Amino acid sequence: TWFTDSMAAGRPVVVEPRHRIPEYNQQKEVCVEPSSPQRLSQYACQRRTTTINHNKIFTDAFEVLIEHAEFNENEGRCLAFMRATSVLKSLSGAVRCLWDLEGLPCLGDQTKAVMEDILECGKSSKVQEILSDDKYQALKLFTSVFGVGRKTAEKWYRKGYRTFEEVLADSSISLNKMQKAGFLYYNDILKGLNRAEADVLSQIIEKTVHTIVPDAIVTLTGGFRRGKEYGHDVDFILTTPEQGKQEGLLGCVINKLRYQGILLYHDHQQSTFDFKKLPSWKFEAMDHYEKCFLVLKLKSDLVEVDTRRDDAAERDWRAVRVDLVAPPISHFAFALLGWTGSRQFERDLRRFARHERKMLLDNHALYDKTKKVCLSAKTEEEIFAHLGLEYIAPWERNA
Ligand code: DCT
Ligand code: MG
Repeated sequence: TWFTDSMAAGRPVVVEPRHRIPEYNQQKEVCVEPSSPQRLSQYACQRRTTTINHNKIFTDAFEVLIEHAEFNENEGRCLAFMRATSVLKSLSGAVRCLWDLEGLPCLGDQTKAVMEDILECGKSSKVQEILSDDKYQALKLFTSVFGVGRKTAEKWYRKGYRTFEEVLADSSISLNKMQKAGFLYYNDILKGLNRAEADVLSQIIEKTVHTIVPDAIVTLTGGFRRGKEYGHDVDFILTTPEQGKQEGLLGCVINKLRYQGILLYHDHQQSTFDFKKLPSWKFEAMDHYEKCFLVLKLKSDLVEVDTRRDDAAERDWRAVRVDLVAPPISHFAFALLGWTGSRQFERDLRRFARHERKMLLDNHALYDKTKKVCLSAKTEEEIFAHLGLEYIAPWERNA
């Protein structure tokens, strides 16, 4: 193989975290430089990752491998490729040869083999194979519908279906409310939204919330808070300066949106929040705050919205996905940190807390297992400080 033990044991080549290169924006073409004595951490929460990805050719390939491993419930393989992807996203330059990877964490033989393939042939044969796989294509298509998860997609695949037409023609399949909305607004939702559209939605949500509770705090979170230009949805955290006053707020917001004629779909989940419960370090578990998943009409007179449709029907709006979550103000910082993402950043924050600090972190709290106390925090900075981590700004969390 290309990677010998002597290479692995040799001088650790260190890739400079991109925040240390002031002009990294202008340096898209530079090869990674082994010039900093600081080793890159295996934890995404100790790396600074902006939205600029110099290694898209590799990370795009890995995303396919991650999805394929997810479909096959291969958790270990999935995690390995997610960690490798995240490390590559944090680099200040493009990887030009396998030597550039020396000393980097989370890059095992499998990931390196894929990268070698790409460096040599411009693409990975393994990825090409997956992309043309019948099952992968069907699951990818079915899970692209809002409300359709891996299990449902697998069920439809096993019934022999490969297209939406085939699924929708089967009268024995009963779609739930979310899936019905998913099919109804499929093309709109698939398109996602850009920054300008997210800003217009922010104004709509803010205005609506403030007619109910004038001093409510509306915070844009998720990918747009991390500075992304596009997102599959827009995420907001709503809370009130007065503890407990956020209760019932989401119900009122939903009613107001309906009254405005822009509510297309809503799934309102009541709070199952229990102060006495310890934080769970498992990231995949949803948090217990009151929340709602919405599909809203974004009107084209408010922003330049692409309302074109395949059937060419005239419309002056487009359907967009919006998530609202309403934690009590006492837990706002934890909710904000959790909902800002990225998912890999959150996973590694929790892993770091557990393995390096003997603490449990989730979207509600931080628990110190040694001292047996929950550590309170009003800001994200305080949570990083509790964890003994350098503060990483939201736009550096695109891990
Ligand atoms: N999140 C969470 N618990 C989960 C799932 C997600 O706390 N079980 C957090 C992590 C990211 C954040 O919520 C927003 O989720 P998404 O909207 O799915 O991610 P995004 O980063 O905003 O990506 P996109 O731009 O595609 O919306
Ligand atoms: Mg989002």
